Amino acid sequence: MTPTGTLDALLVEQRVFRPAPATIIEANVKPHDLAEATALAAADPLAYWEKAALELEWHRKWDAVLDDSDAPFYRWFPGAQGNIAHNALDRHVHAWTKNKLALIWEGEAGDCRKFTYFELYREVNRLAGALRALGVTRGDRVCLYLPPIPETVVAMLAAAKIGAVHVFVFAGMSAKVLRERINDCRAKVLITADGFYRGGRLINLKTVVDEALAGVRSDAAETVVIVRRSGDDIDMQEPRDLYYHDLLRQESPEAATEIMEADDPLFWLHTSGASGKPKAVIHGHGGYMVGAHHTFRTVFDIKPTDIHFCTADPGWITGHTYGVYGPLLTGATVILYEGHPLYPQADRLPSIIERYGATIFYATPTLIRMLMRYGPQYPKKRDLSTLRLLGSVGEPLGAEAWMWFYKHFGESKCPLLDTWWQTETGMAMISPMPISVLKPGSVGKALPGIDADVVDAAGHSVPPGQGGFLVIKKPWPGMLLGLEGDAAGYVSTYWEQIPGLYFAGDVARRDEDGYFWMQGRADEVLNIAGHRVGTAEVEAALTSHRFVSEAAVIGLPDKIKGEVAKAFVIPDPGWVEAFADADAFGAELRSHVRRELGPIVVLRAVELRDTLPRTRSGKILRRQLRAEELGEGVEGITATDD
Ligand code: 6R9
Repeated sequence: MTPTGTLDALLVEQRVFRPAPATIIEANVKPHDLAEATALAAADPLAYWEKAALELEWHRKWDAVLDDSDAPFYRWFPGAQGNIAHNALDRHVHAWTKNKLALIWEGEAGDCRKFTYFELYREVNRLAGALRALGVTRGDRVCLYLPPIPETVVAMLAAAKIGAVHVFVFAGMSAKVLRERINDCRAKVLITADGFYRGGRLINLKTVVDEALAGVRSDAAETVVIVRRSGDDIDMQEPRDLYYHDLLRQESPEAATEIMEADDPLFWLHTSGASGKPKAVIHGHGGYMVGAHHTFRTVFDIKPTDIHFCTADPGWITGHTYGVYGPLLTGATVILYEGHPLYPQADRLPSIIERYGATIFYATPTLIRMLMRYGPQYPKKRDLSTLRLLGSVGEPLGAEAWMWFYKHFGESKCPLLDTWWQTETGMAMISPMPISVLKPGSVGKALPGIDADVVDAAGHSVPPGQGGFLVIKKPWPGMLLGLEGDAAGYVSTYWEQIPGLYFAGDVARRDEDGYFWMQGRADEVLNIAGHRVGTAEVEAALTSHRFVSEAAVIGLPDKIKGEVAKAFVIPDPGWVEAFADADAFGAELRSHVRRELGPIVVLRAVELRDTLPRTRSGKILRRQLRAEELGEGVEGITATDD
């Protein structure tokens, strides 16, 4: 892990974009608010977060904002009581938001269902009552193996409401993964669906569930609640399997909300596992709620009239925080789409934006690059003029994709917020705000109250322009409570790599203006002749070539240089006419990278591919590419085919 030398500021991006005067006038956080918030957060971070907590309703106030007596097991808002479902749901029923749309859902076939806050409240209460009747109580785990459908949001909130812990498993995960997770969490109940639609196909979920449950421990998933979505004929095993709709029919639309301690667990969520075995991260009712609410209000600048379209699956942390909790905590309207983003055509997402008048569009680099490959004619076909903000999360976006998204979705007038955060951080940490000056490819500055830095292996800040490890120096409310069943792993993974600082596992550099530039994961960084080069920098250099649409770079052992880079490239179809053959194209890419980054970055080989292996949440599995290359097996990798 020790850097032996660092290649400074490889690609220097010069473009900047300033906010329009109207954006500044209308922003929730105006420049003077930001200056004030930054000053307060720097002088007294706990006072800053206390102010944020006061924006929510609590059953009992905290005795202290933070208890750090057992660091790094920080406890936010000790003594406070409440429930995130009270703030996300119950309180709207007594406010003007009662009859406002909470959720707009679109199925892949074009079917649409809408729920006001009141309707969502009634549905959640019914499921909460049903879960209680099934014997689920405070602290019990409820496993969710659900596609993006309204009942998924209902299930998360119903679990929260009764104090149960939701443990989401993506509907794309295999029976084996589902079984392991059900066993690990000893889920009392599993909530799933018969099937769902993706890419024009009916995915039969229940068969996967049956396979998973065949080998599950006897005290787990004794009851399975099945949402009828596809209407398909499924094998119902009595008395274990129950239909969601049958269960809910008998239940009252009112249910009491359990009063939770601030650090009682709300959910466990496994990390994406892009680099390493997935870990079960725990988030609680108090601090997480404050983080999700505060960042959604300030970063996403949410207004009563906003319609927020978050493309992330609810089963990913982005779906949890900015697809469900953040929007509902702020009384916003959120769009959830069931299907494949390109189905039946590449204008599907633009058509959703147009149809419902979405004002915020939060996507991932994978998706943006995929749309880019299909070309600007697709967003052009649709009226995207309702959009006022764009967002990206999950991987380095890179300047080229940034520019494309900014231009073709935002008509060069919507601020593009590239938000850096993690399952573990629970909330956005480094991100521009709508009033920020934007630099394509940068994730902007640390948000107020977040003390982020780039350091060397000894924990010393490195000078601007130099690469190093991204760390967070002070606790923040959305932070994980720990790793389930692995207190030692929590300490060693996050707090001991660089003693006393939160180690994010990413490499980054900061420029003279304090803007962060993410370079990839620390354990994937290349070490070429003693120089550390982030995978993201080489990938950005490759994607800046007009005939490259996506790229993944890995390091391979080399006797002389220590490591050399190999690139896997998804080419733009035009390359065939422009080059004699793949060798000629590869040679051009190798010299392109040399031109962009200097002679140190040697690309040994370039392999053209149609797809790259990815996690379900869209992250490139460089680890898998490397293992394939070296002929090794990889543990815990779950790639998907879309
Ligand atoms: C929210 C989420 C976390 C890892 C993180 C980093 C990468 C996330 C990013 C980004 C560059 C961004 N990452 N956002 N890299 N720019 N805007 O993605 O959580 O699935 O836990 O992944 O994703 O490497 O460490 P998670």
